[in-house]
Amino acid sequence: MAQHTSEEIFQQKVDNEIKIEAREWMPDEYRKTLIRQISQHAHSEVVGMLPEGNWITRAPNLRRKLILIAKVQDEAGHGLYLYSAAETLGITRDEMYEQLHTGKAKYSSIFNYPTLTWADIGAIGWLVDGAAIMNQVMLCRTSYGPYARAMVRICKEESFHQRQGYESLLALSKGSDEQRAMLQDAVNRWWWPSIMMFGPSDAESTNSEKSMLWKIKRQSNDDLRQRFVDATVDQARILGVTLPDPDLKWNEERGHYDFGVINWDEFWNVVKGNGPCNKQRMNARVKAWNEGAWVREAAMVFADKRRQKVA
Ligand code: BYC
Repeated sequence: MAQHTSEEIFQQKVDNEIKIEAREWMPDEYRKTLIRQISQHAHSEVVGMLPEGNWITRAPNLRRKLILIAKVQDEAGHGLYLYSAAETLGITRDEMYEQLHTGKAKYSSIFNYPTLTWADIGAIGWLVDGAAIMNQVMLCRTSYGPYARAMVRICKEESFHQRQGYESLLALSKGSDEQRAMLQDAVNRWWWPSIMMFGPSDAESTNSEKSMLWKIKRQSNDDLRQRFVDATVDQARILGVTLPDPDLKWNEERGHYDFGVINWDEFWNVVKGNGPCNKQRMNARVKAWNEGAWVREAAMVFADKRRQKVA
């Protein structure tokens, strides 16, 4: 009988849609790729709370404030599910935070843009959560069990986030001229960064090949980007806004919308730490971490005391 290597057995499981679980053998590179992606995803959720949290005290009414608080709390929860999923791969939460705070780990480029008006909060829900869902639905079927299960819960909440954003923009679209202008201005500023969220083009994506082979990712960056554009154009029409791309046109032959050239210099500049708010975001995270030191210490002392009592 032919002997199979661990690597072959692993790949067969992946090919047969059997989830890989925490204690099973996996190639080192698979483990590293997952730690990278899941921890970056967790960091994105947590840093993503900052631009939105910025508007909690300024939400225009009680209903909007309650929705926004719930949404920001959801993002914290998503971060926690994802940090837990990454921990099953042998990295500690402290190590992940360290990587974020020292700039070794990335987080989504999108959260380095400022939220200047209330319409930006709706635009984040509609476009940013919309793009996130497009990417994350495939992750519910990712090959690593703990990540896939975390993603199922996250996606349910993200759908609510997208809808509340759209509903809030719909209200603005039926409002005064000033409100409609604020809506258009937000869409003008968030459209291209949302398109960039899907990552570099397939030709430039360094991790995609392996991630697709291992079914960590199931659709390419460009395919997901195209699906997002196709789905969003009609929604923009209903809102009465113009998407800021003169090259956006239906292509009958392809059965998709064509769109303009992405400014990749801007994307890489933001990824490398030079976007409009990178420094502000990192300072806020490091400050929160430092100021929370006494809470962590107190929790550890309490846990130790309880452990001693039980013993
Ligand atoms: N921003 O080889 P590629 C959310 C990096 S949060 C920054 O294609 P991969 C939400 C990439 O890391 C949404 N960096 O990479 C929260 C790689 O560099 P490294 C976050 C980016 O991993 C609050 C390099 O570029 N979602 O939902 O195969 C409120 C080459 O790229 C970005 C996730 O994290 C970017 N946009 O594919 C509202 C989903 N794009 O790491 C919403 C999980 C690429 O080799 N992540 N880079 O140094 C993924 O699905 C994949 O990691 C990506 C990139 C599609 C993002």
